[in-house]
Amino acid sequence: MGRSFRVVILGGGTASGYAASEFVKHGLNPGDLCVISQEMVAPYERPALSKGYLLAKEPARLPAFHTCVGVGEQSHPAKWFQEKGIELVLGTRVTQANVRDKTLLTAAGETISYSILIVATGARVLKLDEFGVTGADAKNVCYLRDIKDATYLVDAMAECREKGGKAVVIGGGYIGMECAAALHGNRIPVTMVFPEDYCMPRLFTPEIARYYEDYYMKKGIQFRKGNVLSSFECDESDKVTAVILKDGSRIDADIVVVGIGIRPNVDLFEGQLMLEKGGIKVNGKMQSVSNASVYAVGDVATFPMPMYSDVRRLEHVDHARKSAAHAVQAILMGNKVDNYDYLPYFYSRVFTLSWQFYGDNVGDSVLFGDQIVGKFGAFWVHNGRLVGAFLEGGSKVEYAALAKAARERPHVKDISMLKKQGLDFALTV
Ligand code: FAD
Ligand code: NAD
Ligand code: ISD
Repeated sequence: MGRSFRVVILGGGTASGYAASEFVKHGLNPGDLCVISQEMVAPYERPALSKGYLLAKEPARLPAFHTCVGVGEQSHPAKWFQEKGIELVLGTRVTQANVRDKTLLTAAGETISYSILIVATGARVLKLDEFGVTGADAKNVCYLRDIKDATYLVDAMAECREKGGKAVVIGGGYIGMECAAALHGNRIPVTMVFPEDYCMPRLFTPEIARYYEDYYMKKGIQFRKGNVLSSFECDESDKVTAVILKDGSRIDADIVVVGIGIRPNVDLFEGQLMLEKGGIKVNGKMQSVSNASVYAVGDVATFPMPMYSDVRRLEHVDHARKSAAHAVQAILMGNKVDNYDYLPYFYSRVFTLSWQFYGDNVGDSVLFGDQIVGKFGAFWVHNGRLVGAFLEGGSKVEYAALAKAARERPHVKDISMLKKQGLDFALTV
């Protein structure tokens, strides 16, 4: 017989760290809670991996960015879990889950039982071999999801920089944009390759994207847009030396960083829990709709969004933190807790730039402000209401106004007036 716990959190990432912290805030009996993670370190703020961790000067290192520093609280290293009576099982992959028996089987062969399970398994990166790209397992092809990847990337960047090498970044999403900035900051020339016409297509409009692309190009970063990789050229030591694109062109590469999206880690629960949109379908308490003993939080949860009369899965840290806290409150207080009513919040920081987005990017977009001075934004208007708001270079007060506007969704009578009013519109909501 293995160990048994009242609550087990499966996964040791950002949501897991915030769930553990929420339990502690409400009072926890020693031995009630277990956190199982395949990572070797206590939960940490994953966003730091593509930002502070990759800096050329004074890079961030653990234990400085364990959860919950992202919301201005203390960093909780493994010792904190021990002090709070939480069993932190690190370096341990769960290979099977049985939600009927309420057991988890670890790769070490231990069966761990729970009364309540919180699934916080996050996601895995999509790999180029899944698209049939040959040579994609070469040593200098780097991905970025966890601290092991980040450490590998830091070493690969150092090797590349020492020999005066060049980088190719595959993917024009969050990882691509943030890693390209980090590579540049490490004095490595960068070419970005992605299939779309402009960067960050999941969120940006062409006008927003143009500002960031121009900024990157002024730094010397090159773009090969509307293009995909077909193969790698490798040397005898299994290292990529060049990237060959579908149009036949060739780009020298001494390091390749790939960010082509993720897939939520739901495999353990396939056939056992109801899945939707790639995630575990939960109700407003973050509780599985098909098994009341299971909760899901963070990247792996598909949850109701009352604001949009929709169910969605989000891959951002603010939701990971808030959904984790919400699940714990629901576990402890049941129906006294309102349903999760989340306002999407995304952000990024690259070079000296910094943007935030709140709400939903559907409908017509309206650009406002001044891209020349670097203070600009966009609103999205859908069915006559402002539903989404983006701002580069804003202040705390301005970002709070954006959030309020995206939450309240005021009516917009005249889109051309909205463009003229710009930020003032949000500031008066
Ligand atoms: P994760 O943090 O990925 O944690 C999942 C955990 O589960 C991991 O520890 C994993 O090893 C473990 N696990 C999975 N399967 C098993 C198993 N079978 N057995 C044991 N353990 C298992 N979002 C933003 O909003 N802003 C940002 O700036 C930002 N930057 C990011 C930078 C990077 C490099 C990455 C990768 C993501 C970034 N994100 C950002 C997204 C954000 O970090 C995620 O949305 C968030 O981490 C999701 O939290 P999670 O706990 O659901 O998953
Ligand atoms: P993403 O979904 O943001 O971007 C994926 C990009 O990959 C697409 O925009 C496209 O340009 C490209 N692409 C897709 N298929 C391709 C193919 N076959 N060949 C070449 N390019 C292809 O995903 P990501 O950038 O990999 O980020 C991974 C995860 O990390 C996401 O969940 C993201 O939200 C998260 N993340 C978030 C932040 C942030 O919020 N600031 C920062 C880093 C990472
Ligand atoms: O971008 C971020 C973010 O949201 C975090 O929580 O970096 C981390 C930490 O702030 C890094 O210390």
